[in-house]
Parts: sequence; structure tokens; C-alpha cells
Amino acid sequence: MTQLFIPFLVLSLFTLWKSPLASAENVIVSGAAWTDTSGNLIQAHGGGFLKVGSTYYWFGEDKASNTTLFHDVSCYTSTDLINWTRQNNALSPISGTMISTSDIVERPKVLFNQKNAEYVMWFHSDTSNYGAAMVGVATAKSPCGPYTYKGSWKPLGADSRDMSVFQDDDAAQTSYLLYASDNNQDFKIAQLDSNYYNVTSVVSQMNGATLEAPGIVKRNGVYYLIASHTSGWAPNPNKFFSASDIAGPWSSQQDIAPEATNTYSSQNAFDFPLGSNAIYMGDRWRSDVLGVSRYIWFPLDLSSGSPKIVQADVWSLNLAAGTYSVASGTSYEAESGTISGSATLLTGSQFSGGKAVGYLGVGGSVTINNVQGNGQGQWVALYFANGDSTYRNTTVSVNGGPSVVVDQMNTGESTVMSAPVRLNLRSGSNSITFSANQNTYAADLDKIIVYQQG
Ligand SMILES: *[C@@H]1O[C@H](CO)[C@@H](O)[C@H](O)[C@H]1NC(C)=O
Ligand SMILES: *[C@@H]1O[C@H](CO)[C@@H](O)[C@H](O)[C@H]1NC(C)=O
Ligand SMILES: *[C@@H]1O[C@H](CO)[C@@H](O)[C@H](O)[C@H]1NC(C)=O
Ligand SMILES: *[C@@H]1O[C@H](CO)[C@@H](O)[C@H](O)[C@H]1NC(C)=O
Ligand SMILES: [Ca+2]
Repeated sequence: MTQLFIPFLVLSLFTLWKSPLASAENVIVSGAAWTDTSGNLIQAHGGGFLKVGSTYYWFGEDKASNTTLFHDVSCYTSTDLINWTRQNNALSPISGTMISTSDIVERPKVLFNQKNAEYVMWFHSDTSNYGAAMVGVATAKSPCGPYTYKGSWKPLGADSRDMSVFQDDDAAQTSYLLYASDNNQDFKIAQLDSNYYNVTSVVSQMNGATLEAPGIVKRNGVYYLIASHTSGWAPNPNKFFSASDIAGPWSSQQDIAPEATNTYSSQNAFDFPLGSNAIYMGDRWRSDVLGVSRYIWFPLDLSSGSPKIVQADVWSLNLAAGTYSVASGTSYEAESGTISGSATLLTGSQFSGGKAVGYLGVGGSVTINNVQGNGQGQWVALYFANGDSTYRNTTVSVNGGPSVVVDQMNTGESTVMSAPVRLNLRSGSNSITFSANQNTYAADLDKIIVYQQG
């Protein structure tokens, strides 16, 4: 007994000692539940980002209430873009105004106005049925504020729904409002006045473009406009346009990711410069439970002159060098596992190895054996296809232990995409079982990729 007891005690102490470190992240894992340094889900949807000195600020919609109605604009700080600490709310509801708890405040973006040494927040300001189509502006003397609300209006008298702002790199730091106008039909770029309090004139207009969720990143003298089309909360293939002048002419639209992935099931929120490249920062909205919508961040590779998302399950940043690094892992095919119950081998060219396992759940499961672990907690990406129009989910059990549930977004039947789960694999061989004891069907499992990082 003593021989058994001591290793157990050592293991428990190790686990206890290990757990605070496990919550400190070094890597970006899109689609995981991102928590702040207090362990709470990060509530900063439709985000805006700003760097002040060596601190990064993330402003966004607090959707903890799961509704579209205005709760707060949150403010988080970080020195590494990975560990985020929640600060005071930057903007809170004011009853009797256009930013009450029965109104809409979305896509908050903040600019620093050098002339007035003032932070200016712009946001989509609307009524609950999105009928007002306005922008709102608020100002503060420090990045997180709290901000003083100045008002909401239709820029130059026209609609403005999904929007962002862009600050140019000229001496005057000329800035612009980018917005879906005229009932989301025309996309406009309007110059801001020198205070950043209002727009002065439209400098570029793309009629009938039906764009929303815009962002501009400028690299090497070229402006890249990234935006989605309009499909409500559902993702669509986001596009880019380029121009050597912000007034255009803009190139015709091109893809930033394979069309079938619908931008890896996300919508653009912000495009952050990183060296000669950028970071695509998007939202994977869950319209049914908005507060658990996930953040999808990927490197946006600009080396070819055409921004392309680099799909990376696990990746890291070197901010000082302005570079990123994509982790590689070890793949295990689902079809090589032990299939039981109603689970069935599927054949299809979309699958790695031409095969996947379907009918997981409702008595069907697959166990992937001999999965090498490092005993330190690590990320595992599940690659699957879900042909439904809604989410599925799968249970995951390691070495016969308790199951965790992983959400599986709709991908389309012929498109395989991944969702991450952090598993405690023991050092050496492990068996991982998918969908045992689950009374609904999971997505079709193609393979898993096991990463060393946790
Ligand atoms: C996040 O913070 C933890 C704890 O301070 C640290 O170990 C980790 O390296 C940080 N991540 C990055 C990317 O700096
Ligand atoms: C929002 O939905 C999530 C997921 O279902 C749930 O955990 C959370 O409690 C909900 N929040 C509120 C305020 O109901
Ligand atoms: C913004 O500017 C327009 C004219 O360009 C003006 O009509 C409008 O009143 C201004 N709005 C605010 C809030 O200053
Ligand atoms: C899993 O998905 C099914 C629908 O396929 C749903 O009924 C169930 O609530 C989901 N379970 C969890 C834990 O999300
Ligand atoms: Ca496969």
C-alpha cells in the first residue's frame, strides 16, 4: 500500500502545484473558451484594439447576458495579447439615451487623438430592432475611461450599422469611419474631423457592396480592407480589397480563407498589425447564447501581397520581433481507432486518409489508442465535419475517465474543420474515446492532432 500511496500523493501535489500555471497561456488557441486572469470568460465581442506604450487594450461587447441588448463595453489590458486582465468598464448604459439597456451598442473601437490627448470611442449605436442605424461617440482621458458619452447620430445623415475606424500613419494621424450604409447596401469610408468627434466627408464609397464587419490594416503603404458580407450572425466568406490610397480605387474582392470554411466559421472584428503581417481577429458568434461566442484569431499572412489567413490550431507570437510561429502536432486518424456500437466508417475525399467515423453517440463510439501524451496538459484539435445547420457536440474521455463535452460548429458536410480541447494526457500512451454514453449524434470525426503545448 505504501508503495502505491506515495506516488499517488506525489502526483496529487504535483497536480495542485501545476494547476495555477496551467491557466497561464502562452499560445493562441482559437475557438477555446478564453478566460481572463481572474478565470472568467473574456466578454469583449466585436472587439477593438489599441496599443498604448507597451500595453494592449481590448474593448468589446460584454454579452454575458446572452442578449443583443447593451450591457457594457468592457476594457481588458495585456502586455502579450494573450494574458488579459479585466479593468473597469469603458462605457456603461445610461437610461433615457441611445445607450440604455434596451438599446444596441456594438463593435466599439477606440482611437487616440494626439491633438487633444484624448481617447475617442466610436461604436454602432442602434435601437433593439436595428432600425436607427447610427454611430455613437464617447471620449475619455485614459484608455479604459470610463468614457463620457457624446451622442449618437447618422453620419452625414445616412445609415451606419457595422463599422470600424482606421487611423492612418501620416503626421496628422488622419482617421476614418468605415461603415455599412444605406440599409447595408453601400459601404462607405468617411474622414473624421481633427478631434475625431464627427465625420466630415465620404472619401470612398462602394455601391451595392453589401459589406459589414470591416477593418483596415495598412502594411507597406497598401491599405487592406477586410470585411464580411451580410448573413446575420451566420458566418460567410470574408473578403479583402486593397488600394494604395484610402480613397481607392479598391481592388475587386478576393478571399482571405477557403470559401467553404466561411472564414473558419468567423466574422472579422479587427485586423491588428504584426510586423509586416497582421492578426485576423474574428468572432464565432453563437446567436442562441451570445455570451459564449468564441474568438477566432489567426495569423494574416501578407507576404504575397494578398492577405491569407493561416489556419493554426495552436500558435504563438513574438511581439518584439513582429513574428508568429505555428505549432505542429501529431495526427491520429479516427478510422484507425476501435469502433463500437452504431459508429460507422465513412468514406469521402474531404477526410484525411479518405475516411472518418460517423454515427458517434447514441451507442456509437470510437477509441483512438496509443496517443502519446506529455503528462502536462495539452491542446488537442478535433477535426470533424458537421453537415447540420446547427452545432453538434461530442464527449471526450481520456483513459476511461470522466467525459468533457466539445462543441462542434456546423461546417457543411464536405468541409472538415477543427475545434480544440485541453486534455490531461498521461506521459506515454493514452486511449481517447469519443461520444460514449452520448444520446445525440456528434459530428463525423476525421482525425485528431495532439499538440505539446497546454
Ligand atoms: C502569461 O502569463 C503567465 C503568468 O504570468 C506567463 O507564465 C506566460 O508566459 C504569459 N504568456 C505570455 C505569452 O507571455
Ligand atoms: C448565457 O449562456 C451560457 C451558456 O448556456 C450560460 O452558461 C450563462 O449562464 C448564460 N448567462 C445568463 C446571464 O443567463
Ligand atoms: C456631424 O456633422 C454633420 C455635418 O457634416 C452635422 O450635420 C451634424 O450635426 C454633426 N453631428 C454632431 C453630433 O456634431
Ligand atoms: C449537444 O448537442 C445536442 C444536439 O445535438 C443538444 O441537445 C445538447 O444540449 C448538447 N449538449 C451540450 C452539453 O451542449
Ligand atoms: Ca481520417
